[in-house]
Amino acid sequence: MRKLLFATNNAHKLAEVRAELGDAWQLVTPRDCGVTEEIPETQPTLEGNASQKARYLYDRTGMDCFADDTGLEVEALGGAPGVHSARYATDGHDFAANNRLLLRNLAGCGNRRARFRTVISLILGSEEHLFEGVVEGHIIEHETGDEGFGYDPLFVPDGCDRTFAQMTTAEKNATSHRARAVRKLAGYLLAMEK
Ligand code: ITT
Repeated sequence: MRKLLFATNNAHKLAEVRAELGDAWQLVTPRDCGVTEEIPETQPTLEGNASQKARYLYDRTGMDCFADDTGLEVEALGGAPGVHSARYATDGHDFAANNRLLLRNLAGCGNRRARFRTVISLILGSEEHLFEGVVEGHIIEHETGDEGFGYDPLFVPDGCDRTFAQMTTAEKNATSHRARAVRKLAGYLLAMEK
């Protein structure tokens, strides 16, 4: 089975991507390859950060690898938190504080349209390829549901009446930004193997 390094330290992302890719590729993590330090993501765009993370791991290991950078883009906030989604409220990945700040910033706002956008950077044989996945939806007034991570308890995708945090991984993957980008990645990898 072909090995692919997924340049993430986020266990939720790993579970979602594993569920979507199935058994066709053996996904390994930075830790599996002895890389334990924080992977830098200092670029001003999702594309830049995805590239930076994938490139960093490729340079460290020489393995075929990919990284995902994702942001929540809220229309009434001019696209914020966007590339700053992980560190919206604090310096760290404090999901509860991020959600509280988002609700505060949208208080009294009639327009609650938002979208998740994922950019995947794949480095295959030293060449880079980018894949994007987007899901449109809206932000509700109170956190609802215990599944998923990050902003999932506040986000209802269009065509659904539940938040991502009220869905199983398979249900989230049916519409999510990340699963859409991963399906493009898988299509590309399959085509390359023919
Ligand atoms: P890696 O860089 O190690 O992959 P990360 O958690 O830092 O993990 P991102 O920079 O891509 O990942 O994500 C930024 C933040 O966006 C993340 O901390 C969450 O708060 C949020 N986020 C990303 N994907 C999400 C999803 O599918 N559902 C809800 N929130 C998400």
